Amino acid sequence: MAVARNLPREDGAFGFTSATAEDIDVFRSIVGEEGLVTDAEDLVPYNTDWMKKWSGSSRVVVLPKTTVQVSRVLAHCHARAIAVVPQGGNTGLVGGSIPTRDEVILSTSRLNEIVAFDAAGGVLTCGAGCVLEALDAYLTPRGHCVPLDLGAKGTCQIGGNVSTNAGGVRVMRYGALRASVLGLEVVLADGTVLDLLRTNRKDNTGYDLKQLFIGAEGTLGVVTKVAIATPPRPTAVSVAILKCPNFDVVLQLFALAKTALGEILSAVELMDSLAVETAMARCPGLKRPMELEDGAFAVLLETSGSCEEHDKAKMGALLDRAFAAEIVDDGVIAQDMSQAADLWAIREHVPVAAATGGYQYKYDVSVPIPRFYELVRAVRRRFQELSLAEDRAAAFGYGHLGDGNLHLNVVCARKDDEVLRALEPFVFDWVVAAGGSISAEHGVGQHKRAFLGLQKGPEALALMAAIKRAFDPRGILNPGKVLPDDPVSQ
Ligand code: FAD
Ligand code: 2HG
Ligand code: ZN
Repeated sequence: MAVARNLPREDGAFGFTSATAEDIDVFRSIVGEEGLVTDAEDLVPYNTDWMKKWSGSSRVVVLPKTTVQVSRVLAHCHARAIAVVPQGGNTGLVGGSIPTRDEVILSTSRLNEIVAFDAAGGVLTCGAGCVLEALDAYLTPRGHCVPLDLGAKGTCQIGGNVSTNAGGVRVMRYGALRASVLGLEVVLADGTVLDLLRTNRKDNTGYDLKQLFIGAEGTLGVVTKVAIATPPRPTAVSVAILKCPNFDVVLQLFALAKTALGEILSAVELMDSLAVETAMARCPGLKRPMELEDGAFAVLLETSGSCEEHDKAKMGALLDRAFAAEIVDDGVIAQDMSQAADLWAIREHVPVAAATGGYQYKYDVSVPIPRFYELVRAVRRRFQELSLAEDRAAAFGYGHLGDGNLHLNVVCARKDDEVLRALEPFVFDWVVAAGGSISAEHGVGQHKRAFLGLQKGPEALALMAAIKRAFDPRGILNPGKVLPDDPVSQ
């Protein structure tokens, strides 16, 4: 077998080795035939992202079942300078889980064991490949819940959630996932197993190394086990969708909801009328809660507490005040959990609708809450100035109002380079000038690496590169993702 030479070439780029038949034999000896995918047709879903925007040409997926197997696979790849893309549920929206070329895909799907649940402390320890919804189902009869909820819960995995520091609809209540991770087990690029799998809530023993892997998008190590703090499952939940005639009153409703609902407020989600109409038109089975004229907004409010009577009274009082103040002119309060699920389904289906038919451009940005919707208007104005008609590029906004996290989606009939040129770098420049972040929760992946310099200064980027070199000196882990200067040549 050839000796690995991942040394800089004359042009300064690094060279990775493509996995050969002999390498695949080594992987087979580690994970068994059942832990390998090499058939061209079976490789397609691993090589393609959820939106079908990015595609790779990996010829092998390795699915280890244990940490030791992950370690042996990585040690081999490190020795041979074979690049590796860690992949969880492959629901990421920035191309982070997709090879840029023919990297080996290391899927965590078979690392799906629940290791322990400490009921007194509420600490769940599990394999990185556990599906988020399955973890929540495990916790439900135990009176707890995962502190994270997102539309992709049926497919995304906790290791992927940790690696993207996922947000979702309950960040207002529990914070981004980072806030709930107590410990991690991680395998480094050279196969070293790093045991950071503590379950204590408090641990001030120097640098908090696990935090570096949270949100690293697979560039620093492969997360194999996770310990998370799980809160008690709320026993009283109420959900309402309210119609606000314009964005100024949306802000008034948000302020009122925070004061009137106080500690029981658990989610505040916003959808503009085009977002709702797109979901209604493209996702059969959704139940329309009310008519929403052009320019109006739907605000989804959720409370989670432990006393139904008390929580319902608070929600009722909020609605009385909002209607009286003419902040809200229509609305629905769910009468039971099935109606609550129907209301949530509308919100969760907006990204699904955007991905149904045609092509989409997505931006996941943090903005100051008073300016939450301005970017959508700025993009529409820009399209008008550039004579891009709405039936060619339709822009709508929705997202996690409670966290200042706007999702701007632009849907087109097909991939459209002129639309892309209108959007980038315009959107990123706008967000940075507004004091926001070009990635609120989805990460950087392939999509935003070229724009990272807008957000982070050269000192910060140099430190990130130094951290990358310290953890992964040969650069084999997820090349071409996150870091603007990461070498990707082969
Ligand atoms: P993948 O997509 O497989 O991977 C994501 C990144 O993490 C990649 O860079 C990959 O290399 C790396 N990675 C995966 N597993 C590991 C591991 N074990 N070790 C090291 N690196 C790893 N995101 C939100 O934050 N909030 C939302 O509300 C939200 N809603 C969504 C709704 C829909 C319909 C969809 C399709 C996506 C949504 N997402 C959302 C995006 C996505 O679900 C999250 O980013 C999720 O956390 C990714 O998990 P995954 O297991 O699918 O990871
Ligand atoms: C959501 O909040 C997700 O629904 C997806 O983060 C957002 O697809 C998007 O733009
Ligand atoms: Zn989101």
